[in-house]
Amino acid sequence: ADGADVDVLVVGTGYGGSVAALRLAQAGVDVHMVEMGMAWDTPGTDGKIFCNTREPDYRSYWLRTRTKAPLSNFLGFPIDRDIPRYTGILDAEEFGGITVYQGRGVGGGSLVNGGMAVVPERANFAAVLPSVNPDEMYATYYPRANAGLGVSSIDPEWFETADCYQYSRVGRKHAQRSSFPFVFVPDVYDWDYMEQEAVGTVPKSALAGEILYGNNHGKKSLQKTYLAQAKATGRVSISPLHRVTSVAPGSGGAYTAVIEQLDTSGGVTATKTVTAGKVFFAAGSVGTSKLLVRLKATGVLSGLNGEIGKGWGDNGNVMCGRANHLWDPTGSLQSAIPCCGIDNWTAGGAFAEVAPLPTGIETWASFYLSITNNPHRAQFGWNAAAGKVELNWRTAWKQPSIDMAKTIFDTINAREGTIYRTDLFGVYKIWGDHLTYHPLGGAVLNRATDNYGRLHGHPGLYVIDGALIPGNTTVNPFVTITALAERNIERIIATDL
Ligand code: FAE
Repeated sequence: ADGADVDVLVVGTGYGGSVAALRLAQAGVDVHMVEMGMAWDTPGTDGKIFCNTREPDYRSYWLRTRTKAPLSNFLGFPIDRDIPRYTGILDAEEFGGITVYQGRGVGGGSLVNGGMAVVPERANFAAVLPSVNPDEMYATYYPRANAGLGVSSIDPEWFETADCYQYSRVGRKHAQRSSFPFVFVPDVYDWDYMEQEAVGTVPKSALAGEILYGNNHGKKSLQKTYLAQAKATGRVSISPLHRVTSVAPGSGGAYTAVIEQLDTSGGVTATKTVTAGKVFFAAGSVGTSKLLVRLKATGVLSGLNGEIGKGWGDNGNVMCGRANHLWDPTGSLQSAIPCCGIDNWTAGGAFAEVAPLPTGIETWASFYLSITNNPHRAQFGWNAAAGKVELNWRTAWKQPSIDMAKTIFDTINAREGTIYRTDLFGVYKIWGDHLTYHPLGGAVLNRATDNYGRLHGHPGLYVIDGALIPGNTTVNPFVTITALAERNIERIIATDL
């Protein structure tokens, strides 16, 4: 409520925010979480909370009047459609050279992501978080994160026969015939539930193509894991449809946050002021960076250092499809939850997830999201004239990612006698090089903050989300974001409270 006074304010309810809230509450601290997206706990008129990837409706996008699907075309036809403007679940946020996809709602990215829960190879960890002790991460914090998130792996026997993973078995066959290491990837989806979906004893979710706009059944989003536990402590409250617009030093070392209440068309219905002893920025790489860059540039948080806004990367994301031969169908039924990847990181700088194309029809396409070792880093900056934060990423900076992905797919195409699909991202366009699902950085650990996320210059302010990670995790990022948050909050609870 307006004028409230709280111990700790957490801005955002994604991975970093959820870890902070749970552990602080368990330590006896009252926590208030502010989330600009919706609660996503109430079914629509169709009885479902989330809409289907194949039928995007008002629930699909954050304040857009037309969908902006990552795959814009299919067989030459544009697939985007008009929708009512609404505080939907997926934000396709456009910066100059890149569209950054993010989850909006209580649970953040866990509402919309594929649930792929991947721990980086230990040999690659020094490149991910150079100032963090890997012994502690691999012995304590990665296992703690995996337990908290409910990570598990597909039953390899079921994988061999499940119709819904024919696309993955085709992906494996092609990878192995070109001698690339093929790996299974753990996930937070409930695999027992998926097996029941396959035999028809429960309502379908992964097998109905639910993913990008939310998943109605089997996925263990943060709402079912960290946030459920946090709420059960009785010490955590959440305000959905509230957006933090300012955090300023107040009296007695406390902070004053300005918070706008939104309606479902994005309009501001109230502006509230809350006083907090400590504030955790957990608005995601983009959300946290945008707030801190503006607050520094406008003199509200003038003590922040020159590293604010720097070190942003796209985790080297690039997408492509391959056209298979007619005798190599990938299946009309495809589980929306990916379960495997091709690991050519060491030799070629690319880790490619074998991704679904859950269109409901046979496409003869293999589809991949590659994570690559792209060296480019962008910076967020304040455009005072326009009154907004901009990002200086350039589309051409994806070229190293394309080259690294080609180390896998040029080889497979040559071996199989196949070609790239050119109909998925436009007309005669092979590479999905206009987007990222994995924004990282902008308030990098041990640069913009100390080695535990304490912001320099303003005691009591912390960053605890993907903004801490310098642009790349070598694999899908959320387990690393969660594990780093577990590490940092443990130290902060021990020393700062
Ligand atoms: P995040 O989860 O983005 O949470 C930030 C929250 O803060 C959001 O709920 C925002 O609405 C909220 N917020 C922002 N600004 C404000 C403000 N001013 N006031 C109040 N609230 C605010 O941050 N990662 C994987 O590891 N495996 C996958 O399979 C995977 N698949 C993905 C698929 C898609 C389509 C997308 C978009 C992402 C995927 N990711 C995946 C990435 C993953 O979801 C992402 O790295 C994490 O969600 C980032 O976690 P954070 O805690 O940093």
